[in-house]
Amino acid sequence: MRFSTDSAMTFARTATRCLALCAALLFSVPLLAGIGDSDLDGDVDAVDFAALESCLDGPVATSPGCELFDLSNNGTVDMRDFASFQQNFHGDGPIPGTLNVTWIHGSPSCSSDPNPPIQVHQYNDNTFILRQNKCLHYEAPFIYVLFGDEKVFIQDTGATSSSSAFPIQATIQDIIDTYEVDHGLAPLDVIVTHSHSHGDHVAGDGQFSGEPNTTVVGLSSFAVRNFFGFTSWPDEVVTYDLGGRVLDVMGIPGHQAASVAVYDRQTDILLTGDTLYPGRLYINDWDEYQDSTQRMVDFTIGLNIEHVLGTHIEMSSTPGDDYPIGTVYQPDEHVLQLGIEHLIELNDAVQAMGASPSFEVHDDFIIFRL
Ligand SMILES: [Ca+2]
Ligand SMILES: [Ca+2]
Ligand SMILES: [Zn+2]
Repeated sequence: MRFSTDSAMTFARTATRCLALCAALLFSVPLLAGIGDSDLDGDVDAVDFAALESCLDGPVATSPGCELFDLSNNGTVDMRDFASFQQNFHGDGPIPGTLNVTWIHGSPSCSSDPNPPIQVHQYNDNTFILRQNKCLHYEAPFIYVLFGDEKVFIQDTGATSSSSAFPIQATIQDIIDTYEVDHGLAPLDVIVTHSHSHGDHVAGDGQFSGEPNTTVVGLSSFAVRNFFGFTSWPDEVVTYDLGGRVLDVMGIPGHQAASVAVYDRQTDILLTGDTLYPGRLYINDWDEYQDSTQRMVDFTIGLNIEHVLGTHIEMSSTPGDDYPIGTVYQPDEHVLQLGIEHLIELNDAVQAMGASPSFEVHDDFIIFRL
């Protein structure tokens, strides 16, 4: 093609426009990068979160292309940056969090286990998930810590009472101290609750008793009802406000008399304790359990459920395969998170059994009624 005067003019015009555009981009990028709008569409939403999550690699150096999420400008994309991102998040749906984590899962030789007694995973700015080391106790329960503006809600205290072997209070207090400083908050009320009252979820309670600003909810079903203000247990759903973060709490007896489910409206996470998790679901009171799974399903109708999170992992990543009871090493375990489809699958199975419950293996959980 001949290079005409016309095309030269067009080129010049395009170049001028490009210069203006590029200048605009150059000046706007630092501003946009400051709020985590990765696709430059003017909002900070789930799309930007997905991009951020793939960049979350602190404390190593920021990967190429991830620089715009290094909001703190320290060369790494970490949970501090996530906290700033969360402040700017205005997408539809729940405040996101990451479950991109490898849980500590015991050791083939616990005498030389290199892992800490407690793993702390930060799901998002104000949500933490802790796991006890299997080498301390094979139950290796999960513990949840949810922050509001006034209260921090702790669900469960682990399977070991010794504060030297298993410093659960000190570990959570560190998280709280850091959170209060980072957010400029006065000391928060610390509320220690339980998914249910079995020993492997309450053993650390004593470490919290008598600590400042701390309430440890009692273990009986009566104490739990009283604390949350249930007047019609277990049919009622009550709310519990952490300060700008409302939880829905419902009684789900069956695995144990004081079992509760907790729905966090901010993250759309449903906590189900030992009533549903990727493992062996032990059922003490069959009628109550049937009612409880049905009420949970009814409760979730019309709600978004981001994750269903229980308090153990006992399945391997192979469908229908569980680790032996009491194992201290699960090298290839199932992920912690289940979805609403698992709750529905469980309820369907439980209702189908009618009055004659039985042992039934599903891909992601086992109905363990002998
Ligand atoms: Ca965006
Ligand atoms: Ca950073
Ligand atoms: Zn239990």
